[in-house]
Amino acid sequence: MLKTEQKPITDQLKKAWWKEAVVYQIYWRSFNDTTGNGFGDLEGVIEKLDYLKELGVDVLWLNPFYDSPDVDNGYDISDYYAIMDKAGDFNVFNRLMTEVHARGMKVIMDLVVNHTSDQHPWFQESRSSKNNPKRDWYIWKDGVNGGPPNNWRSYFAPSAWEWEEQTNQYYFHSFAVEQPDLNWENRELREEIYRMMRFWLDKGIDGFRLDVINLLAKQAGFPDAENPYTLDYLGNNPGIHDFLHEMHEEVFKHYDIMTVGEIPFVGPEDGVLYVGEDREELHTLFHFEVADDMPSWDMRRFKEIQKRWYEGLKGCGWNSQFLNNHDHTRQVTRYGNDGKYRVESAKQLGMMIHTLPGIPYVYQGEEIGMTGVRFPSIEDYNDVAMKNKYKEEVDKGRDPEEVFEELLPLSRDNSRTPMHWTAERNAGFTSGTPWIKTNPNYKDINVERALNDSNSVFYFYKTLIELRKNNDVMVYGDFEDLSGQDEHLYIYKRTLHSTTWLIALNHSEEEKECSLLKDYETSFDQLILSNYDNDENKRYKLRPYEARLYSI
Ligand code: TEU
Repeated sequence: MLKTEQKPITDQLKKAWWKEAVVYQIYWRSFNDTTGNGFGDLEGVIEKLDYLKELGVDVLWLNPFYDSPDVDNGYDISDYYAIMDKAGDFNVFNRLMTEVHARGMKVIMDLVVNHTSDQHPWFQESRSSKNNPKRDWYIWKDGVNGGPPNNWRSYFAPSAWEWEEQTNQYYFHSFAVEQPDLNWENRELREEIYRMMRFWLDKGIDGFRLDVINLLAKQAGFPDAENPYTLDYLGNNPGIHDFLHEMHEEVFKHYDIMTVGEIPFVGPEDGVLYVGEDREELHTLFHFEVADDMPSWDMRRFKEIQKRWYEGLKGCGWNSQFLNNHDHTRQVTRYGNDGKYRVESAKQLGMMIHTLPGIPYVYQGEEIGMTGVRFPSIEDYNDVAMKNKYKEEVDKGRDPEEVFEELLPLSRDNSRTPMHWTAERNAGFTSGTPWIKTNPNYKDINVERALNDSNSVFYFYKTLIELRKNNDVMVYGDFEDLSGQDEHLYIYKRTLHSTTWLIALNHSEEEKECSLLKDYETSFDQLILSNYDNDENKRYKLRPYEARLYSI
């Protein structure tokens, strides 16, 4: 690992546009419907580009819109070279690219190459017979003692193996049964994937978000897991770095793009192997020490995670910062306070994500403080992960109501409800019937309202993004946590050359004394941004969910 201690970070790391970017994630099917069929579409994204430009984000990450039977909302691809009817066609896609670029923004596409849909023609061929030339493009194994090859679970099913009558073998799937894993050991398959990646890059896209990219290499011999529930045996296996380096050589290095890998089950020691600047694999990563492993807010743990990742990547790799996405419950509900302090806590979490080291991501609706949801019945939900788990538990004989309650807080549908544009029917998302119910609070929380309120979460985000554009310290500055073990306060510095910024956050519903504000002789004159009005009496106190950014 490259490690140089004393030098400021800018001397060690080259500047790059993607390091300076703010990424906005568009879950297009829930963003804006222009046809009235209840699904958002690419045309709907074009319609809202001026809104996104106003917010100031630079890079748009679009969730998958390749052809797909939609068992897992596009993460089960049946044709990598086609666009799903629901999303649009190549004409709209080309226009989208032109319109995005005309506004000085960029697009990264979500790409799933760990698995395909079981409806993909490759899999249809592969499953047809043992000696089909594509048999080896997927992972087939004989059973053991009348059961599956090993005890592994999959993300969305009790077993990672599915029996196929026709050829008397099991195939392997890390996710749903309908998402068979590709066999990356097969050279021909890898070349076909690289060709497909070039196809999209040659259309002018600006990079990829690579779905569960550290799962490509499988454990040799598929041994039983000690605890099948951990799932960590699915990722980071020997050979993974050869695949990613090859991908970089064959594809990435020939384009000026951004690559962000979805990398579960890693800490910084392994993380740096994916994003180390000397390693020629990926630019940056999503790790899941927060989103997967910290179910509710835990300040000490969060601080410890941030510190460890900062130290682990300092001078050698680039992190990403996010608290929610299409898989993880909206941050103001999960990690903030979506009641009395919704606005304050939405702003506070925003300030934190935009001032910690790494690329900040905004998930659609986060910029207006959208919340999680609670629908009355399992029938109102669509998430394959939730529904499969519900069935598994109820089939064991458990009380359905209890299982439902248990699954509600982290259901992926919490983040997938339609975007709130207006207070009109269906939140202005569709003139038809939305594919998933709208969150009933759209009359209070919507874009129209936010744009008419200079104190809204929207304008706070806009300011954060603007500050990042104009101040390198937010991107390249060194990071130092000053708040130690405090359970509620998070106080840290970012320093670049002679500029030092101090960020002071109170993550609690109580006012807290903050002596560090005295030690650093902060004054309201140096205050760049805050989510409360100034009050001389509160100079050294932080009010509930208060967030302040000083230049000192
Ligand atoms: O997610 C991987 C996944 O299973 C996440 O739900 C998990 O919480 C974490 O991110 C990794 O441990 C990706 C996609 O984002 C998700 O929508 C897909 O369903 C999944 O891959 C399968 O393609």
